[in-house]
Amino acid sequence: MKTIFTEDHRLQDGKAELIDGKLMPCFEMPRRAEIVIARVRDQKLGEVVAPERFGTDPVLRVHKPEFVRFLETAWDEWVQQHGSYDALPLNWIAPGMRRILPETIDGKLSYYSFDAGTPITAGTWRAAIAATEVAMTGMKLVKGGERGTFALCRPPGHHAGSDYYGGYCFFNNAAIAAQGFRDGGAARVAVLDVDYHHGNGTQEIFYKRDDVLTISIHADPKQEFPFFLGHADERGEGRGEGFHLNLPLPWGISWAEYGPALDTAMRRLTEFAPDAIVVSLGVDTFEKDPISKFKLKHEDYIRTGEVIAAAGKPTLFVMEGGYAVEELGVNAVNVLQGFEAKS
Ligand code: 6XA
Ligand code: ZN
Repeated sequence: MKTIFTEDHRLQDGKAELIDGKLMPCFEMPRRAEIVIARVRDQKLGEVVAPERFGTDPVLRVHKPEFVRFLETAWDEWVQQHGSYDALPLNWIAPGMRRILPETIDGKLSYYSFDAGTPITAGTWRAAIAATEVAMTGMKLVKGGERGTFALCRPPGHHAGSDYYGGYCFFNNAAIAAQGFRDGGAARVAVLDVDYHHGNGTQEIFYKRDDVLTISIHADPKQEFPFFLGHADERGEGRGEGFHLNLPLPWGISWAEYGPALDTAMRRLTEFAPDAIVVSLGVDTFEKDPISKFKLKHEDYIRTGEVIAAAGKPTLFVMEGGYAVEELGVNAVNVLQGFEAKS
């Protein structure tokens, strides 16, 4: 299996995030991708290739132009106002307030974000664009006949909606790739999100569409971030009704509960008969993940890959979360090796 990777991911290197009431060093750090690429090489998974340039065109297929423009200019505006340190928002809109775009950078950060865990840094724009190019290059390889490809994206993407960022995500790499498959001629695409957190951005982007089936298995939003989307009764809207599936699970579960949820997801996915699958591959479901509360083990990731392979579809894996950094390579590559073993 080929892996798409670029060192440009290092340009996103935030100092701190607000978590558990404290300003702490960012869990979403460059070392994450370094550990994964080292494992890919060590296991001889396959060729590692650099992304092609795509520019912002594929990004603009799923994100609103004013939001894309905001991310392009946010750092410079912030530095002008405050100086050269990471930008974080301070407050958000509440019911009864008015959603009018402020003129100043602090207001714009509040307008376009949904958490204080996602610093905008000097290199955010370039790293985030590079991650979309990694995903698009992977998409192109799968479209060209590869059975499975790994887009080692960083920063991750599945929390980013059409016009907002948060949850360590700026552009929705998986959604951009899914749209890329559609634009390249695929009639139906399925996005399967196995990250611990609900893929709220992906859900929002495709919620009213029946050409992209979105499925997310995640920690129940009654207990877990992002809290305000990801419930089981969200099934899509309009012609998208029935084309979104949420499978929330409670804190503390292990493979005994996760395996059946994955089977349910794959049954719906197979019935949809997609031309291609995009997997939002988060491994923060791991038992030792520092910010998560599922209990999956190393071997469960091999099983996950095997189950996904059984659908028999061209598949693009897009890296999302996972913060047990030293074990991230083993867990992510286990999924890919499980997939290859059954392909
Ligand atoms: C709170 C948790 C952010 C979750 C990021 C993630 N700051 N999403 O892994 O998949
Ligand atoms: Zn996650």
